[in-house]
Amino acid sequence: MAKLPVSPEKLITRFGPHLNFAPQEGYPGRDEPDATVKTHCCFCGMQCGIQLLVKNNKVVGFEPWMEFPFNQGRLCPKGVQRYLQDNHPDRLLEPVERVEGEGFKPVSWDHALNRVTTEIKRIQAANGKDAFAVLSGVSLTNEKSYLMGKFARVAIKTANLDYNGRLCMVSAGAGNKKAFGLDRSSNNYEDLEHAEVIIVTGANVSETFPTLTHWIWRARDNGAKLIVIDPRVIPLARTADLHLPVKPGTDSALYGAMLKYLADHDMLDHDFINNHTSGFEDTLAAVQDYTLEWAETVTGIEKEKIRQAAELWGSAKTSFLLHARGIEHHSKGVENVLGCINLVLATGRIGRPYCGYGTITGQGNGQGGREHGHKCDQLPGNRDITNPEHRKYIAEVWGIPEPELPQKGLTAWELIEAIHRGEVKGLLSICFNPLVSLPNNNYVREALEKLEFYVCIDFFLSETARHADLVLAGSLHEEEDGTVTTAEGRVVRIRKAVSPPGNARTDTSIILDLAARLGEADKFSYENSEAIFNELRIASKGGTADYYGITYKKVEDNMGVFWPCPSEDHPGTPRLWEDKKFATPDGKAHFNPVKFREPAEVTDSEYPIVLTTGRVVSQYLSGTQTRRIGKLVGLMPEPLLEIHPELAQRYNIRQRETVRVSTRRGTGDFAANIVETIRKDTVFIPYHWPGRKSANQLTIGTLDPVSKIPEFKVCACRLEPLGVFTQPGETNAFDSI
Ligand SMILES: Nc1nc2c(c(=O)[nH]1)N[C@H]1C(S)=C(S)[C@@H](COP(=O)(O)OP(=O)(O)OC[C@H]3O[C@@H](n4cnc5c(=O)[nH]c(N)nc54)[C@H](O)[C@@H]3O)O[C@H]1N2
Ligand SMILES: Nc1nc2c(c(=O)[nH]1)N[C@H]1C(S)=C(S)[C@@H](COP(=O)(O)OP(=O)(O)OC[C@H]3O[C@@H](n4cnc5c(=O)[nH]c(N)nc54)[C@H](O)[C@@H]3O)O[C@H]1N2
Ligand code: SF4
Ligand SMILES: [Mo]
Repeated sequence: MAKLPVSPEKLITRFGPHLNFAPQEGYPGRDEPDATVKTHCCFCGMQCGIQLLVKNNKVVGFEPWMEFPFNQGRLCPKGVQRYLQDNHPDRLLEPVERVEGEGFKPVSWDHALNRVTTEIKRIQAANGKDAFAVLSGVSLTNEKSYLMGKFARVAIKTANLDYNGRLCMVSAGAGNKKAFGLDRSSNNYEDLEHAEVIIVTGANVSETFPTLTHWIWRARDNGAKLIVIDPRVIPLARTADLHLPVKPGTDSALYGAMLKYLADHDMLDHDFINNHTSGFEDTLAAVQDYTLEWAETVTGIEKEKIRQAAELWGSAKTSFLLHARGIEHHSKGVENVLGCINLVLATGRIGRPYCGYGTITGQGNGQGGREHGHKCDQLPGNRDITNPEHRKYIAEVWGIPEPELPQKGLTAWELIEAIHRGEVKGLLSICFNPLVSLPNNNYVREALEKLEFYVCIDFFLSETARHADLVLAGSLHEEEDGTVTTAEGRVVRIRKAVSPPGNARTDTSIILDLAARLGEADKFSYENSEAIFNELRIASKGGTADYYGITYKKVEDNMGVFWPCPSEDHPGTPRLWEDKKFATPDGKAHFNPVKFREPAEVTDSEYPIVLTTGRVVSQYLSGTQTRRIGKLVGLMPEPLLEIHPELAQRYNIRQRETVRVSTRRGTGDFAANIVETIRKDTVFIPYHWPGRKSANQLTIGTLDPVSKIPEFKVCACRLEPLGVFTQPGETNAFDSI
């Protein structure tokens, strides 16, 4: 037999662990997969195209999907490793029930689902309909998001339904609606390529949206100027033309000062302001005192840098402004977003080629999931649950009398507070791990323990699921057909590659079965996911997020369709507002006055350091999925506290020494990573870990008054070195990030 160029073992690990490698004569190939399925990555809002390789009903590897226009085959470390979660030994294969003192025991589906419906009825009979709440998530497809909204309101009949996007994009959504009447990136990302100036603020693109970096590099290759605004010198900032190291919680002062500079130096687009906007005078009046000197004292950014940023922005002919959670996770998240939009409108650079603005959507279906009605105040098509016309339309689609449609319910954090008050006594959650991802998790844990009944649908036993009475074994992204909407606003097709393993079920079948047991089978019978999508199309018709003209076939034929798409002969809308008709009632884009105000908690002598939290490239959200993928764990096994050398010296903290971080909510111990790339008054902790390694032991539950997003990005802390070294002197790739 000819000598193999690579050992069989190596080939097996290279192409996935589950292929039967059969050595052959000559040059060895691998077993052909049974199928190659074009779908999308299950993680972030980029929704990169990927091809999954399937063998014997298991996902065993992947191949790039070169033709998909956004990522053109590129994937980040999470996308490359994602398939490894499929056959993970921790996968829940059947429903389990918690038996006090004994742990979780497997039960039959019939027992599990009957118990859920019995508990819902019991709790609601004793305490009213709204005493049973639902928490949903936007890693779910559009079909499932839509279904969860309808299920909560029509089958459970509760007003209390909200979703994990409440921790994510709601500040941007509220700001976008106020300014434009519609909540979507104004342009697709190909328009970045020819923008003259790009501002990226509060978005660690290289780590959180790695494949988007490509479009920013393309722009740079074409001569674009790049301005990065972030308390840390994030990877993207290293080759930026300007980096503004903003003090966390002070962005609105920066944007206000930039707006005043543009006005003082005649860098406004008067035609656009006069013809297509409203509210400019009041908005400018609000920042009359915002001099560069004042902004320097508030934001900690040298005034010359602010001037340069305003000059670059003001003198460009084309531009793109992108932001993410860095400016949105604040008790003034909506104001920060409006501050950015004011800069875009003042220069009239929207609704044209290479002139764009947008929040970068976080979760896989962060865009579509926030449009189709599993928010407490929303109905499908981004309709308003308090609007009588909207209520009437959706009640008709769902075949119920309008008065039976519940009113607006509580937001995610408010639900936790209501559980504490004893008003909410039962909970069903799907696709949400609040014990890790909500702020002040000691308070969240106490709430979960107060519930009379809690049922969770997940495919892993998440930290939150451990507090459930019942955990229903649900499905992964690749186990059901559906659609998601990418951060660009492109509706794409998620294709079923495999069936759920063991006795696990698809999320959809679990929800439909529960609805039937609650007596609503007639309103919840669909032949397949496409049938749910077709109902969603009708429910969204005429709403601002209009999907009516989008069909599965059209999505498949075109590798995606951009909404709004109001009729089947409509090609979709990659670039919004080219006709300058905004989606507001008066058709104009609205300026909104923004005054700077302090974060909820500022530093003082007791808690003198600013704490901010966020992400690293190798982990995803609460980590339930990525902490189970060995290679990703290897990149960063535990969260590190990023701290500047001068601040470390002040507290005598050494590299990799364990530091106790305390806030008014709790304490946590984290190994120090001393880096020059962070402000001297600020420390950063990534939040993907649970328990004693959770950043959310420390964060504050103060909400933005409009969007109700928690202030994850700023609170006050103190530091205490413990003299313990868990990883003595060790360095890794992240030391340079
Ligand atoms: N690797 C990875 N990628 C992800 C995710 C993940 O968990 N891991 N999650 C996805 C999701 S759901 C989301 S929402 C996105 C989030 O994507 P990002 O918003 O890019 O991620 P974060 O790390 O939360 O915050 C971004 C930056 O905000 C900065 N920042 C902190 N405070 C301030 C401030 O006051 N002002 C400004 N201007 N900046 C500030 C931080 O230093 C940080 O670099 O990522 C998505 N992609
Ligand atoms: N301190 C701090 N906290 C933060 C943030 C921060 O920057 N700082 N960021 C916030 C942001 S932006 C976000 S988006 C939230 C995210 O917070 P979460 O939404 O709680 O995080 P996930 O890890 O996505 O939790 C989803 C759970 O659903 C499961 N799941 C995933 N896909 C599916 C599916 O298709 N079906 C079913 N049945 N289950 C599924 C996963 O296994 C996981 O257990 O965290 C927020 N928390
Ligand atoms: S950039 Fe986002 S969607 Fe693309 S491969 Fe990475 S995690 Fe997946
Ligand atoms: Mo998010």
